[in-house]
Amino acid sequence: MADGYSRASGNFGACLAIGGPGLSNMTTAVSTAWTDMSPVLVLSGEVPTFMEGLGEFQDASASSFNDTEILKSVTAMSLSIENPRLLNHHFREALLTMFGRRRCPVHLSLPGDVQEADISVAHERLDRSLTEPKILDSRAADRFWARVAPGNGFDRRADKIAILAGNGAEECAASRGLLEFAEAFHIPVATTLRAKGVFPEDHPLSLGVFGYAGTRHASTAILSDDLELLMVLGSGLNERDTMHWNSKLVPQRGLFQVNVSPEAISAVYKGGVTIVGDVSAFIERIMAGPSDLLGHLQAGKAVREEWINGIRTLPRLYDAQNCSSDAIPIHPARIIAELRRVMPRETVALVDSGAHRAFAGQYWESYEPRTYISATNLGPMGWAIPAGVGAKIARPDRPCVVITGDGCMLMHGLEIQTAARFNVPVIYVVINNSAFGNVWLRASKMGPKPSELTSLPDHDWATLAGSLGLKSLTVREPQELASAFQQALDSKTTFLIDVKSDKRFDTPVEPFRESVKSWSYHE
Ligand SMILES: Cc1ncc(C[n+]2csc(CCOP(=O)(O)OP(=O)(O)O)c2C)c(N)n1
Ligand SMILES: [Mg+2]
Repeated sequence: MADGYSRASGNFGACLAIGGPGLSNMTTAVSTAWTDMSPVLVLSGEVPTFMEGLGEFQDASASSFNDTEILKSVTAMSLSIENPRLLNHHFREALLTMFGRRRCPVHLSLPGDVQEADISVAHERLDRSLTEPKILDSRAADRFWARVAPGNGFDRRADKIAILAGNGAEECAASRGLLEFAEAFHIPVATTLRAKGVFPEDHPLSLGVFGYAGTRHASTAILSDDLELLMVLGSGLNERDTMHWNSKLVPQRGLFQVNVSPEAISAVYKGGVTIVGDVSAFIERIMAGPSDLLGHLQAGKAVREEWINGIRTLPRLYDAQNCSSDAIPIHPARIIAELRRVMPRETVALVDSGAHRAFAGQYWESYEPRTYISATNLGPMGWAIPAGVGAKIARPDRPCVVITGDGCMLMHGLEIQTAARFNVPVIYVVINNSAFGNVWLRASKMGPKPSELTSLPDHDWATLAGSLGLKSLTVREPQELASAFQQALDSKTTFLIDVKSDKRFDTPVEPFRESVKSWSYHE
């Protein structure tokens, strides 16, 4: 929930647990915040310092199994504060660490006597420049123009330029700058799945998502032999965001990577140009460049326009015909398409882990940053169910929908009770295919036993939700989808829709699969 809050708000999320079992239960959630660079403040309790190691119930202090140590590998700071006079100092340090160059979760353990101690501290606001320093390498603009302008070993200017925007563009609040830059020079923009929405997906310059579950427009443009320069803005270029490190991602003039964290700049792709810097500061610097250099970008507009128009004549989505499938049980593509039509433009969508992630990635469109929220690096099943509660609390002004699977429901489905108990109007859409669908698609090819082990009973999620205080519906036919979604939206209360689907529908990730097959460690 805290992570969902953090991602939807752009601020940090906070959560509390008892030390010991409460904290150890949090490890997967905190790992997810860590791998997706989400600032979360984790606070846990502990037995009083003078009782440590004596055998007190639930002692998890350093004298026992040391829960603080458990969180060390998934936080940038995990500390037990043994003296109340250090509380203020360590809280300040925790806040600054969370908003360091690499945003991350932090953990403070507070022993009972430290919690109860009297302290006197003058409240002092943190200066924003400490957490949003807008760092940029002073050589950034020169290095960029050296790749674009003629000279520097290039006999002509680069025209076919594209942008791949990642999480860093969202973190650095670069969305508006990105739009202005793209429009000013007619540069097409793809995003990673994690950053979906950082550039409006219905904009004429949008290529959509590149990589796993990405669009045909993005893969055609970015893997094109003609591409001269790819500006990677704030992406660490992980496996899924690169089509399994596809070698064609490197254009003629190499990759141009901008990232505020030098250690996040991909080491897989050698050569190219790397710039340490905040994405929005980088764009501002380029836009403020001298007119002769900006003239080179201006001059390439017509070439790019023709190039992009050509790409846009291709169908944008893979297997788009499935969005109007009348199949019963219902095709997941149809579910997502109908949901997108009913939900308002500004909806915040949270997407879980499974085959449904691929369907949502392909067929859902997002138009603003922080409106498509998914744990794309660690991908723990069931994560989106509580994350939706935090996201809705962060954005009460917006509809909030969680797209999840029946396997995910079996892992963290009971979190819907929290949403209902506090009347947080999240809409849960369970794409119920009676299987660990993603795994079943592969396992079923291995024989009957793997197929059976990855299949699930068809549970009645609507009845379970009803018993936990939600409103709910079951949908079995595609024609019923729109009115069910509209009912959920109009109810303004916590709502679950169990949509009966089928595990046999293949996911729209064929280009990714092909790319995985052709990859070699020796490339
Ligand atoms: C905690 C956890 N365990 C296992 C996995 C591996 N895994 C990824 S998707 C998936 C199945 C998801 O099933 P479901 O929620 O029903 O979604 P579907 O694929 O059917 O859409 C599994 C087992 C995981 N990502 N997280
Ligand atoms: Mg399933």
